[in-house]
Amino acid sequence: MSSGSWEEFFAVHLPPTDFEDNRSLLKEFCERHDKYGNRIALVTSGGTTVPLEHNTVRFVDNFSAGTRGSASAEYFLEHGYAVIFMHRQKSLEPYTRHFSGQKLLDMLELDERGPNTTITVKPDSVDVLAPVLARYKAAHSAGALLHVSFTTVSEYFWLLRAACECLARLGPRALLYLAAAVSDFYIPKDRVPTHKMQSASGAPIIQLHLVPKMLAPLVSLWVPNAYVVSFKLETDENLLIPKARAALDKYKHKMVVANLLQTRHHRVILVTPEASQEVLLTREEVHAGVDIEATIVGEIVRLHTEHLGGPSVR
Ligand code: 9Z3
Repeated sequence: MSSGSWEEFFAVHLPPTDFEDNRSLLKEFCERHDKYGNRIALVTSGGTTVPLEHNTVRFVDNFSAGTRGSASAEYFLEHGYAVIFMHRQKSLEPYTRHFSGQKLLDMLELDERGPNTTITVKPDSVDVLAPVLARYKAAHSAGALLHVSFTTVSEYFWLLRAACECLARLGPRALLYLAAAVSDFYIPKDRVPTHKMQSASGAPIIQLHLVPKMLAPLVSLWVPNAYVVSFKLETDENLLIPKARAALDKYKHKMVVANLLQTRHHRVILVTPEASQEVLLTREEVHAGVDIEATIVGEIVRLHTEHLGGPSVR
């Protein structure tokens, strides 16, 4: 099934209910940082859903937890960028990602003796919590981090286009880091049933359609001067570099970060029109909890700085 055009996609799929609120937040954030000549990184993170019903009980989803995006957002902030963190609702977020699950509660001590209940951070956890808390507070007090969230693939595209429209004013100081795992397939609105599918009607046959390639209008129309980095995920090593190169040839953006599902947290290849560079963590680094995103973001910031022809922001 061939994909329709991106214009048709936006004509058929209505904006999400909180769209205008998010658009105002994006506009204010971009205007404020543009005024100070700051750089902004738009980091997309997490997977998109494809609802099977309008009143959605069931949906198609993917594996992404937002590990890459949430870690990367922190490193862009460390390099002095303002960050729009556009993420799947309930996926990992910068700073809180370090304490997901029971980790935070395990760091606390409860004392219910006497009239006042007190909660304290265990002494050996202070060393872990304090630096993360300090970086979180610094990012927020500088107004350098904006969160906006999506769930469905259509919400993702509406937000992505709105963010691009606001970022366009920054020209080459805008950097797009498109790490979200966006569905290639969807069900057009007019083919989605309103109510929960009933098993009594028999096993449903669901036909997915191709999502239009939004990278095309994004690079050529929405943010023509931005530094655009996309991601390519494969499960077959043989396809990885050829497909990353094909994307660069087709869309003419700056970089594709190529990764395999199985090894994505310790190996990526940074593919540019001129070169490709492998980033590999050693077993020891993985055990020590080193983030591969520190190196990925560091290298992208270096190239972005070179592209801008100026000194690094930090
Ligand atoms: C990626 O390749 C990201 O690195 C991951 C990160 C999603 C693998 P996690 O969230 O995983 O840390 O668990 N993102 C882009 C994947 C993608 O959907 N790319 C498309 C493609 O490969 C469109 S550019 O065709």
